[in-house]
Amino acid sequence: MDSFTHEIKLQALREGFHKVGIVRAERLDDEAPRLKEWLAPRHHGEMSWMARDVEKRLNPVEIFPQACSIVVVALNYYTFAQHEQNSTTGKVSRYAWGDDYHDVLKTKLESLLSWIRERVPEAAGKICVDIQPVMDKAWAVRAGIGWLGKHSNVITQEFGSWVFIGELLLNLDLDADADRAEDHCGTCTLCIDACPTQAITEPYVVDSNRCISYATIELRAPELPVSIEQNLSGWLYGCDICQDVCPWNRFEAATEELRFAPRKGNVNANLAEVLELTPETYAARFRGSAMKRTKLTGLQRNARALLRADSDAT
Ligand code: B12
Ligand code: SF4
Ligand code: SF4
Repeated sequence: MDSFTHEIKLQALREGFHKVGIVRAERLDDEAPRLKEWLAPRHHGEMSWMARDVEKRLNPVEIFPQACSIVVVALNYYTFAQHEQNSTTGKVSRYAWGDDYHDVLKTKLESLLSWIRERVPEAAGKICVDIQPVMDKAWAVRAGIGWLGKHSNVITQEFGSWVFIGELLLNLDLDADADRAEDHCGTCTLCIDACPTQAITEPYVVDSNRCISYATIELRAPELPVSIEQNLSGWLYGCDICQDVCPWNRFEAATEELRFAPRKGNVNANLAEVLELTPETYAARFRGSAMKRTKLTGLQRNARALLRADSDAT
């Protein structure tokens, strides 16, 4: 490995990233058929933006024409807090407990890019964190960060799947990591069996239309589909079931990133309080939080559904 490639990796770790790998900015030819097979039966549901920029999503040069190498990073977000199961609160998925990860990863990647540009002034880069049409998981697998679990999240050997993924597209010709991460799922099917809505239709494939995470975060409908409402399993925002049951998530290490510390009331949110929120109190409570994605109407819709599901059960 050339010494500057090595220095970039060390700096990424100094910025606080937990894993880093480097890949060539090539078109994702091997993954292209899979993406198209996923879109064809509308597994993306109403996330029309997933179907919009397919060629961009597959080819980093379409996003950043000078792209030559991609620095792929993973940031552990696990903290030791645990969910409670009770009828007055709704569970929030782990990824949304603290500050919005888009902001946290972006700040760190900006700092990494500045560090690179101080040493190589002609360096130019593009930061991608989730919202750009980039296949984060495919790049993480190619960069050797982790393998795609059968629940379709990337699993690292050290931190399980509790990691966020981001990329820095660079115009520099860096040494790429040679090896993709090996699949360690073996014969296990725990995530597939545990999903209450059978959203993992086959290993490695999630149908968003059946997924509690999609319905409670992304779906913009006045009410949740009945099949979701009846199987919410206490989730108000997102769902961690397929990750909670995964044996690779038994060895979790808590993150040192203080911005991921759970905000008050964000692990289990009080449903009565959610229903009392006004646009003003909602904006104040969730400023800078990833929980804002569903908007106030979506959050209150989910809270009503949970309360109905609970009264049906009693
Ligand atoms: C759309 C989306 C969703 C959708 C669809 C989920 C999905 N499975 O793709 C919904 C809303 C459901 C969702 C939910 C969640 N999401 Co999301 N989501 C995304 C987003 C924006 C795009 C993902 C994508 O491209 N999907 C399209 C499909 C085609 O991609 P894929 O699953 O990787 O497809 C591969 C497999 O199907 C595979 N494949 C198919 N068949 C076979 C067969 C074999 C044998 C093999 C080996 C492979 C294989 O090939 C495909 C191409 O590689 C990314 C951010 C980004 N820009 O990438 C975040 C992202 C995937 N989400 C993330 C998170 C945290 C979540 C949740 C955990 C949040 C929560 N707790 O509620 C859940 C997890 C639900 C789940 N089990 O997947 C993280 C995952 C981090 C990680 N460790 O992997 C990401 C990467 C955001 C980030 N930057 O960190 N998400
Ligand atoms: S996030 Fe929940 S609903 Fe979605 S696939 Fe995983 S277990 Fe199933
Ligand atoms: S629960 Fe089992 S099959 Fe699912 S991702 Fe984890 S190891 Fe793989």
